[in-house]
Amino acid sequence: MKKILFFFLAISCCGSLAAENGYECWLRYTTADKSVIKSYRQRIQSITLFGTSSTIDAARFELSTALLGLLGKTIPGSNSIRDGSVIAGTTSSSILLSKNITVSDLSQAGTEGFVILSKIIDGKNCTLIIANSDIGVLYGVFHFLRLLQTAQPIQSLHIISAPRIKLRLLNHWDNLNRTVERGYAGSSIWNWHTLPGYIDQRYTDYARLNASIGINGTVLTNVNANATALTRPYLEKVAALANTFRPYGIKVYLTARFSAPIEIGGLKTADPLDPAVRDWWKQKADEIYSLIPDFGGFLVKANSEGQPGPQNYNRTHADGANMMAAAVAPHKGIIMWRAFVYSSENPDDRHKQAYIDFTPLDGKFADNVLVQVKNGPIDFMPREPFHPLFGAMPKTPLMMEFQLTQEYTGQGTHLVYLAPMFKECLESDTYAKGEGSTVAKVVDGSLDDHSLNGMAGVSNIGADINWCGHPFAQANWYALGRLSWDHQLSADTIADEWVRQSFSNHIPLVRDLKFIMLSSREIMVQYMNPLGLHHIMGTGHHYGPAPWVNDLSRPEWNPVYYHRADSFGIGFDRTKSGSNAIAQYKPEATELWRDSNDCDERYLLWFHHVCWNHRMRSGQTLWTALCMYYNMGVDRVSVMKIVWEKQKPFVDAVRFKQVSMLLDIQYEEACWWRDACLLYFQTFSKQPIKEPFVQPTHTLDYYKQLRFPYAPGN
Ligand code: GCW
Repeated sequence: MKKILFFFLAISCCGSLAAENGYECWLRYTTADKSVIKSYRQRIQSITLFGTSSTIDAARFELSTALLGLLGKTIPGSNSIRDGSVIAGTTSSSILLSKNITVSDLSQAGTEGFVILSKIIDGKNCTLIIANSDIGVLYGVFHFLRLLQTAQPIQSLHIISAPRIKLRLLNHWDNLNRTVERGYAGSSIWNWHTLPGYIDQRYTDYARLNASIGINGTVLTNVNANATALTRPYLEKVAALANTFRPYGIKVYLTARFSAPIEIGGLKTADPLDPAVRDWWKQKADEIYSLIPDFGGFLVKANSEGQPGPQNYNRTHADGANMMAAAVAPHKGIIMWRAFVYSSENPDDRHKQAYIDFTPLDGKFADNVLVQVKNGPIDFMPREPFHPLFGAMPKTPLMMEFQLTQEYTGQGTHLVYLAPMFKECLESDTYAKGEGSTVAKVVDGSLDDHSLNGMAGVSNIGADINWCGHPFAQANWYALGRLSWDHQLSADTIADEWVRQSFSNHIPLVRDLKFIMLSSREIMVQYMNPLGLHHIMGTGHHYGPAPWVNDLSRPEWNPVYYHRADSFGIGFDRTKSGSNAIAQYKPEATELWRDSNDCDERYLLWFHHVCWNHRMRSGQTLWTALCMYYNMGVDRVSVMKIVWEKQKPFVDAVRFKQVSMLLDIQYEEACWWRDACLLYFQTFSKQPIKEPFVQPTHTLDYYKQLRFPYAPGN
C-alpha cells in the first residue's frame, strides 16, 4: 500500500513519465510545473510577434510549440493588448515596443542581446521581449521559455542579457565519410551524400538547440582536414546547411587544409608567400562567399600531428594565417588558427612548445585572425593548469577551445559534467596585468580590448537518437553554450537549469542530480589522473589506462614521458631543475605550484617529480595518497550509482535504465583504472596496497594485454 501511494505521489509531483529517447534534449516543453502553471496561464494568454523574417518565424514557431506543451493549450496570436499578452519584436518593428523600453536597457542588450520586461500597458499585464535585432528576439524567446521550463516566476521581470563573447562555436571533428574523430555518439549528423537536396529535420533541430543556448557558429568539418570539403560539390552542400541554420543566427565555418592549393588546386606549392597560392585562396574564398554570403571563415590546424602548414615552407604560423585572412577579409570572414602544435623534432617538454612558437608572433597576426588555444598546455586532460599562452599574447585575440567530446574524460560511458572544469580554467588568474587578469577576461577580450573574441567546444554530437550518446553528455553541450554567452554563470546554475529542463523541476531530483553532476568531474580525476597525473591513457583510441606504454615512435606520445615513474618517485619536474615550463607563467600565477612541499596537490605530479614517501598535507606518504585517491574515486562512483537509483520514480524508464547501465560500466572502468594504475606504479614504489584499500582483481599483465581494436572515435 505504502509503495502504491508513493508511486502516485511520484507521478503527481513529476507529471508525465512517458518514455523519452532524449532527442528533445533541454527543449522538451512538457507540462509546466504544478507550482507555477496557474500563474503562467494567467500571464500568457496571447502572443504577438512583430517582424517578418525567417528568424522571427522561428521565434513564433518556438513560442507556440513550447507554450502548447507547457500550458496544455494553444495560445492564440493577437493584435490587441490584453491581460496576459506576450509581445516580442525589435524596437524598429513596433512602436509599442520602442515606447516601452528605455534607451539604456536597449543599449545594454547590444546587437545580439535582449530585454524581457513585465509591463502594465493600458492597464493590462504584459510581458515584452525586446531586442535590437531579430536574432536578439529569438534569444529572448528562448530565455523566456527557459524561465518557464525551470519554473521561475514571471510576474515582475526585468532581465537584460547580452553575450559576453562574440564567437560562440561548436567545432565538429566530423569527417566527410561520416566518421567522427573522438566521437562517441554514432556517426556524423552531416549526411554529405544526400546534401544538398535532402535537408534532414535534424539540421533544423540542431540549429534550434544551439540557438536556445546562444551558440552562433559551427565548424562543420574535422581540423584534421580534407581538402575535398572545399570543392564545389561540397560547398553546395555546405551552403544548404548554412541556409538551414541562418534563421537561427548560426554561421557555418570550415576547416581549411593548408595544402589544398596542391591537392585540389593543381598548384605545385602551398607556400603562403607564393602569389599563385595567395590568389588561389582568394578565389576560393570568393567562390565560397558567392554561395554563402555570410560564411564565417576557416579554422586551421597547421604543422601539428602531421598536418601540413606554413612551416613546411619555412614560413611562420602568422604568414600562413595572414594569407588566409587576406582571402576572407573582403567578405568580413575570420581565421581561427589553432595553437595546438608540438613537433616531433623538438625534444623540449611538449607543455612548452606552443608558447615558444606563438609568443614571438604576438602582434604579427592580421586583424581578422584569432589564435585558438586549448584550455590546457597538453591536451584536454582530466585536469590541467591553464594554458600559459593565456595572458602572454596581449596583441592577439585568443579564442578558447574546450573539448565537449569526452576523449580523455570517460568517452561515451562516463557521467562527467565538465562545466566545473571549464570554470576552473576560466577563473584561473594569469596575472598578465596584475591580479584579476583571469583567463575569462583574456578570452572575452576585456583584458586587452579585443572586440573579436570567441569560445569553442569540440562537439560531442553524433547521429545517436539522443545526439550525445550518454544522456548526461548533453549537459556539456548545454554548458558550452551557456558559458560562452555568460562565463560568469556558475557550474551549479547551469546544472540546475539543465536538470530542470532535461528531467523535471521536482526538488529532490534537482538536488540529487546536481550533486551527481557537480561532483562527477573530481571523481573522474580521482580514479583516472589523481594528483596531477596526465596522459596515461591507452594508445590510439585513448580508452582506458595504459601508463606502461613506452614504445611509440614519438617520445611525447608515450605515457611514460608524462608520469616519469622510477624507483625514486613519480611526476614531471617542470620547475627550474626540470623542463622549467613553469617559467612560462607569471611568477604570481605559479605561487601555488612552485614548491613541491607546498604545491596545490591537485597539480603536484604535473609540476614535480617527488619521492614515493613524499609527505602530503594530510601527513600520508605520496604512495598512500595515490592509493587513497584511486580508491576514493571508485567509491564515489558507487555513491553516484546509489543516488541515481533513488531517482527511479522521478525519471522515465528509458533514460533511467540507460543511465543505470552506463553507471555500472563507469564503475567497472573506474575499478580498471584504479587497479591497472596502482599495479603498474607499484612496480616502482615497491610498496604494498595496504588495507583498507582494495586489492586489484587481476595481475598487471592481464591489464597490459587488453586490446580494443574497434574502440570508437579513433
Ligand atoms: O586530442 C588530440 C586528439 C586528436 C585531435 C588533436 C587535435 C583532431 O587525440 O584526435 O585531432 O588532439 O586537437 O588536433
